[in-house]
Amino acid sequence: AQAVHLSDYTPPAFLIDQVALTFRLHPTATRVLSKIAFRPNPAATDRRFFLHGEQLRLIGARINGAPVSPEITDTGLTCAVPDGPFTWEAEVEIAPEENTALEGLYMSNGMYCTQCEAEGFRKITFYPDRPDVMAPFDVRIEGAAPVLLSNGNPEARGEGWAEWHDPWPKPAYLFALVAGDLVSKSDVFTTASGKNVMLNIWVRPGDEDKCAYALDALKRSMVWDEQVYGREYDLDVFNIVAVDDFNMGAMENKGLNIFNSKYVLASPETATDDDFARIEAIIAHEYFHNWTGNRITCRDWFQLCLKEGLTVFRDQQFSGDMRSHAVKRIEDVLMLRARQFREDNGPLAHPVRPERYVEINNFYTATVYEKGAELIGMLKRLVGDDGYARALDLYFERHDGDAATIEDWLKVFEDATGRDLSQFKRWYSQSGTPRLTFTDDFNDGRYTLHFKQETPPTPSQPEKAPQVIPIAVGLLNPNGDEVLPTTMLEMTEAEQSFSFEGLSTRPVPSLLRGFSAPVIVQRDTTAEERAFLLAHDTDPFNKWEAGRTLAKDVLMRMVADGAAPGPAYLDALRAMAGDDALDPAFRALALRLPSEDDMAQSLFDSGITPDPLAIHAACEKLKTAVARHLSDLLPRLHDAMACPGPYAPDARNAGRRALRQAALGYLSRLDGGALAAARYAEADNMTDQLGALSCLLEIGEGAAEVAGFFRQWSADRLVMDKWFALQAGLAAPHKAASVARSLTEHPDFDWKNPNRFRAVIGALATNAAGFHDPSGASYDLVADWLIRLDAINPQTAARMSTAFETWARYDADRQALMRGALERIAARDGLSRDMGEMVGRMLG
Ligand code: B3K
Ligand code: ZN
Repeated sequence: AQAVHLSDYTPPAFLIDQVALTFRLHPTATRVLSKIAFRPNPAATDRRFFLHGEQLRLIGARINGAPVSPEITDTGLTCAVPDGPFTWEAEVEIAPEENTALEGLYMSNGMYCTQCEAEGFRKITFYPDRPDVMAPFDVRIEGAAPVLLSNGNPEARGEGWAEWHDPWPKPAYLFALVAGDLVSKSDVFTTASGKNVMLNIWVRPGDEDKCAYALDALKRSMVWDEQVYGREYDLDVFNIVAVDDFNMGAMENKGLNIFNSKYVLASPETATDDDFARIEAIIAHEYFHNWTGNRITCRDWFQLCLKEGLTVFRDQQFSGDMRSHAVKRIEDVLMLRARQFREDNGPLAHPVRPERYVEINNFYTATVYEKGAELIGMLKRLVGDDGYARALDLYFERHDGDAATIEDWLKVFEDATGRDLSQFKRWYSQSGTPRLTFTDDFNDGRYTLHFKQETPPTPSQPEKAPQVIPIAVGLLNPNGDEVLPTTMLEMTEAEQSFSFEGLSTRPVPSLLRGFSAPVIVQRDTTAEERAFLLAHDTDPFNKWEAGRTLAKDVLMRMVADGAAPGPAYLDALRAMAGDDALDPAFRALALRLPSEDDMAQSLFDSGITPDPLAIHAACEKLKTAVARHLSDLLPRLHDAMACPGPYAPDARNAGRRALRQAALGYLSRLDGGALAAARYAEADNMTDQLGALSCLLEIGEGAAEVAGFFRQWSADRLVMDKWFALQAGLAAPHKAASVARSLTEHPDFDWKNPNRFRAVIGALATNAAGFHDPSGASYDLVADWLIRLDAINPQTAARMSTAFETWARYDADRQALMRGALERIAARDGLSRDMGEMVGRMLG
């Protein structure tokens, strides 16, 4: 397949003034009629008329009313066109019921729905399917379904038809259509300027009672965007639809967001605290796209981070404001390290703004999203809060209605703040995670920090230039008082020193506070210094980080030479866990050990070939050691964190439940699961029920509860996904492959449903020791299923192939097995473009 290059961008040959679409819905023979007003683009260099189109049956086409016979290929059509403006009309036929790729127009449980980003609209009709062609859409839907939805405002409706008008010019990837037997949960929102907006969440009958939280999160998002970014909503209605079969989380189609039902539907009985928090974040994310993505979109798909990095940053700010900034920052960094650092340090590393792709769907990655958001955070740190606010105002003012680029984005920061961002731009073009090392010295009251930055080579980027790194630093004196509050250092050179004068004693540095840049700090610090920071650091992120690095050091030594965990970590953890002045949610995070995958990467980085079984054994041993060391504290914590009264998903209660759960996890290692079994039996909400069940499975118990859970919840798809995922994810290493295999043989393993597929195959891939079982059984099972899924749903299959991206970390036997699995996939006939690109990049 052909690669597309950023450097090859050319403006579109034709622009569109107006689009009118008519859909005559039918499961196997939907007719789509289009009428498009084209005019030549004065800025074009290429005058050829080309419309994308895939898997379409052309019934007929006309130009200015006269029939034409275009030349059709696999990817689209060309046709001779008049000079000047003209009207194009076409009628095509498509088969939504046969669309298993879940891209374009497809059916899910009897309802019609669409997913067009990035390039799915070309499976609906012939069109210039590129984001820099924006147009107002009129849509008429004819079909038997009681609810017929599209973008924009409702115009008119009657029995079996509805018409929608979207006044805001948009690219085709934001088009959406939904038709089905749906019911809504509704409300009215009054914008800051007094306009009333009808809000609807559409779900299948029976799910109405699971919409309240999402609706509330939507209203809070709307208020927040007005207050924090000055952005109001711009249509009369805002519709959200929950769909069961969906390749990703959700989609920001103009005025008609479509969601994976997992990120909308929630009740205390069926959703966990984490589910509630994710729903809040994703509702916000998709809503925020209305300005950062829709009103201002991307010129081309290389600019994806322009909308995604910024919108993730905005949803992170929102969640921080709704909950706790400190806890949210820790969670975001955990996720960045688990997914983005892993990607950035393997064969799939790519810049935040990639320069080439074969299949753009393969670039909806942690690097584009999460590292993209980190870049916005760094910009904000560098120009300050006021500079950021001015730059964003200028961005909305200057680019509203545009399809913009990263150059446009950086230019508004330069113009609003007077700062030169040419070095900062490297963050968008260089892949890989910078390593930051430092030494320090102290003389005559002057304390100096010497930093060095270095980014290891990544695919197609052997050499790296220094990047500007904002390093937030604070200094503590030995009695624990802060002698220098948080100060932003700007490192621009490969090696650079910073001095602080007038100190009476040698300070202890607290570096990269708040995780001020997405880098890996490598330092040889003593356990005592880390324990000191854990006890005294005023920066909550670094306080947590100190405990984290202590735990990693302990685990590294346990893995390397079987050492028993030393007292520094255990005592520090004990003091922190029992400190009632600290937020329970923070303590819960601090009690969580580093993941086994994170340990494998850290060992590899320090030159040791990781053995997943040894890592697993060390983690188990450390958990038991923690449980023993905290044995008197745990029951007290567990009881003190009870949440009396009816379940409420707010951050305070969720934090208490998280700490209680952490305590229960450790206690289960002391009492054989007796308390967890009791808690399971009495649980009246999913957080407690699933929490207790996972404690039991972690210690190899819980067979009766697993069976009971199935009986209780077998009718609820979303809860059953949890049942599948928990078993595959927590199976003991040597049993994981066979547990997962038997789950795939379960009658409810509906493998064509992406959520269910991920629940088993995805969960097995995250069960580190189980996935890397030396027999290779899990590699084989995952590869078999990826091959099978690729034939019907390339997007989800390709995304999940990243299970194998870490192959280079491991020993020769595992490398051979993992590469063998990838080669077996690569050798398949009819492999999708999506999967072909992924395995090709992983094999190098
Ligand atoms: N923009 C969509 C993602 C589309 C993925 C296409 N493979 C959801 C989001 O980021 O909000
Ligand atoms: Zn997004």
